[in-house]
This record gives sequence, C-alpha cells and structure tokens, in this order.
Amino acid sequence: MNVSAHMEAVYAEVCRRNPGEAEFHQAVGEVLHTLVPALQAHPEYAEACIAERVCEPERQVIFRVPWVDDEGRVRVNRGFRVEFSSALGPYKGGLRFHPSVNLGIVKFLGFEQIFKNALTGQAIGGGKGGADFDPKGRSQGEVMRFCQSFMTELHRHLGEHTDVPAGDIGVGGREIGYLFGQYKRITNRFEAGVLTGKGIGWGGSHVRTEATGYGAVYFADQMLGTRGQGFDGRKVVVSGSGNVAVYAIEKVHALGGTVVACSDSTGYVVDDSGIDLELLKTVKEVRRARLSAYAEARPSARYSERGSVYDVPCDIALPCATQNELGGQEAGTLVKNGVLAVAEGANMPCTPEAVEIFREAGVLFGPGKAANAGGVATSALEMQQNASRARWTFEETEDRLAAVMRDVHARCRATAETYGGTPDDYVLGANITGFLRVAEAMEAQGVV
Ligand code: NDP
Ligand code: 2IT
Repeated sequence: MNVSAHMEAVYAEVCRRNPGEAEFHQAVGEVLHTLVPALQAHPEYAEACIAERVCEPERQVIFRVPWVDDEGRVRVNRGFRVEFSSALGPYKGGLRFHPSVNLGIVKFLGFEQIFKNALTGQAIGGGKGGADFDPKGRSQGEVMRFCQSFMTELHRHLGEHTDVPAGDIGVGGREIGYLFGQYKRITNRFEAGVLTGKGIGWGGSHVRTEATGYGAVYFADQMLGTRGQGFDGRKVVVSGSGNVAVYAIEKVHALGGTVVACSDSTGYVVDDSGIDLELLKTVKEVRRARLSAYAEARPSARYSERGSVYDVPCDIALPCATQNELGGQEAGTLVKNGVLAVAEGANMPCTPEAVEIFREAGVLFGPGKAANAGGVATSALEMQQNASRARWTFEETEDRLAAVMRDVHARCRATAETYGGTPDDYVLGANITGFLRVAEAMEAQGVV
C-alpha cells in the first residue's frame, strides 16, 4: 500500500465530509501528513482503518442554551460537546466560551486533544466543548445563569468515568464553580471527578490553575537545554494575557528570563522592565479589564493596537492566545529578530506556513500537543486525587507536572528519531507518539 497516497485520500475524505470546518481540516491535515512512517511500520493499523476512525468523533452533541440577561431579555446560544475518542479513558478536554466558537473549532480542539492526552501517558480520552457565548461585559449573574443553563443540558452526557470537562478560553475557576454547582444540584451527587479546574477548597488540585503556563515553560526549557541554553537572561514575548499567558510569564520570571511583551485581542503592551505580574493579574483577573489599563497604570509600559506582539524582538516566543494568531509574516519577523525557540501554550496558534518557516530556520518549535499538555496532565492528576480522596501539596503536584513534561519532551525526541526524523522534530514525535498509543488501544478494542 502507498501509505502517503492513502493519507492524502483520508484527508480529502475528511474535508469532503466536513465542509466548511477550516480549523478541523487544518488540524487533521497536519497530523495525517506526519503519520506516514508510523503506518509504514504498522500496516495493521492501516488495515484496521485507525486513521479513518480517529478522524470521526465517537459522538457530537449540539444543543440550545437559553438564558435571561439582566434586562430580562431572553438570549439563545449554541452549546457543543464533541466526544472524540474514549480509547484511552473518559473523554477529557476543556470548554470554550467565545463568540467565535462553532462546530469546526470544537472539532479541531477535540481532535488535537486525543493525541495530546495520549502523549501525557495518562488514562484520558479526547473531547472538547463550549458555546458561542461571549462572557465579555456580562455580569456575574448573567455568567452564572448561562453556566447553569449550559449544564442543565450537558449534564446527561457527563460523568467521572464518561466525560470530564475543564476550562479553556472564557472558562476559568468562576465558570467551573457554577457548572459544578448545577451538575451537583441536578444529579444530587458530589461527583468531584466530573469536572477539573475546581476550587482548591472543594475538590480542586493545587497547580491546575498554573499548570498549562508552567508546563509550556518547562517544555521550552527542555528544548533549550538540548542546545545547552535556558531562560536565564533571555527576552521573552508571550501572546495573550489569560490563564495560560499569566502563568507562563510567572514561570519565565522564576527561571531568570524577562517577559517584555504580552497581548490581548485588542492590542499589546511592551514593558522593557519586565511585565509586572501582580498588576497584570489585577487588570485581567480581578478587574476583567482590557490590557490597555495595564499600560495606563505602569510608566515603563506602552500599549499599541498597531502591528503585532511578535514585532517585539525576543529570544523566545510563547504564543498563548488562540489558533492561527502567528502566521508567516509574524514568523518571518521572529526569525529575522533571531528567535531561538517557540513553544505553543495555545492550541494551534502557529499556522502551517509559520511552522515551516521555523523549521527552515532551525528554530526549536514545540507544538501545542506537547508544549501545552501540562494543563490536561494536571487535570488527570486532579481526577486521580478525587478518585482516591487524597490531597497533594503544591510542591508534590508541581513535581509531578514537571516529571510529565520531561517525559513528554523525551518521548517526542525518541519517537521522532525512531521514525526517521531528527530529534528536534517535535511535531513528528508528538503526533506519532500520541497516535501509536491510541491506535494500539483501538486495535485491541475491536471495530468500535
Ligand atoms: P483565557 O480566556 O484565560 O485567555 C485567552 C487570552 O487569549 C486572552 O488574553 C484573550 O484576549 C486572548 N484571545 C482570545 N481569543 C483571541 C483572538 N481571537 N485574538 C486574539 N487574542 C485572543 O484562555 P486560556 O489562557 O485558558 O487559553 C489560551 C489558549 O491556551 C487557548 O488556545 C486554549 O485552547 C489553550 N489552552 C488552554 C489550556 C488551559 O488549561 N486553560 C490548556 C491547554 C491549552 P481577550 O481577553 O481580549 O479576549
Ligand atoms: O486544551 C486543553 O488541553 C485544555 N483546555 C485543558 C483540558 C483539560 O481537560 O484540562
């Protein structure tokens, strides 16, 4: 069998059967093209149509989310949960509340999640969900009523052994609290393991809040370490200013680097003396204000809505905002400015063109499936604590996160070499490692 032609055919069929889902096509194409050497080595997986099956979600739920705003007006949003793969464990993946959410975006995220979760080595399947609800400018009461309505429908699909959501864009600790409260009320069960990212006082795990950002920095540090380098004394640019970005900044500073710029969807700030994390947290997490408020409160900072955060010269870039935020033009600027490493804190923030530019320039590139796996890995640690009714300390949990990230990094390099790439080909290594784990389980479980 010509495996390469077979993968092309599978990809063409995915595009044909899922029209208009551009992000899903992009995520599938990027994975399928890297699987050729794995399927050449394992013809039994091609025979069993593992690639074809893994591109089709096991189940997709789309539902109405009606709620009442503060003026008494009825509003209607659309909710989604795509249960992609249960080969390795309960469906696991976040919920995104953002006006851009549609089926194609949820499917791209769910598809990525299958391989990311497999790569962590933990017993978690892949899924994703969310709604086209825009939390910006909404009152606490409106957000709560929306979450309650969302969960009123979604609860029937969830369970600690079935499907376990967490946060993503627009869904943080506050929203997880409202979602958990409604699940508990409907089911009359304190089923802690049904959601992760819970508050520390009621079943949450230490380090889950920090985990994605910390993990991305650990991963970048491991990549740099292969070249005898690290964060110490380095200039770093982080995109976004949400959960992932904030804790990436914190860890970069702890490792001796300086984050000189970060962004939100309206603009970016440059602060040569280093982003003041307490101020950033106050602006974004307490006041829920725009990033421009950071610059207004900090004389060393300037705010811009022109150009891109990637125009700011840096040694290391950590895209932590959203998909396709870093294209060919931004990648070209980063390379021209001498960037050494790029690690994706967000899901698919770099376009295929950008990734190719980094590859050609020899820039270390950590794809999201590996670099941001620390978030979901710590969610699995939260599930483990919930199941055993245990509570680990912050230090113990962070040690475990660091160990997972070291392991993910090492597996990517080893797999890339085994399948004909250079050890620096983290894209090849991450995709094949994740795929092989899922494929083995799927083959063993029969045609389901
Ligand atoms: P948050 O909602 O906390 O923050 C999102 C940040 O990204 C905000 O600064 C937001 O700006 C910015 N952003 C969102 N959409 C856009 C857009 N269309 N254009 C430009 N900027 C945008 O989300 P998270 O930090 O949790 O998530 C960030 C990324 O990390 C996402 O890709 C997510 O899928 C990924 N991720 C998250 C994990 C987690 O544990 N939370 C785990 C693994 C990956 P603004 O405030 O202006 O909207
Ligand atoms: O993209 C992701 O990995 C997440 N949003 C976290 C998922 C999770 O279940 O913790």
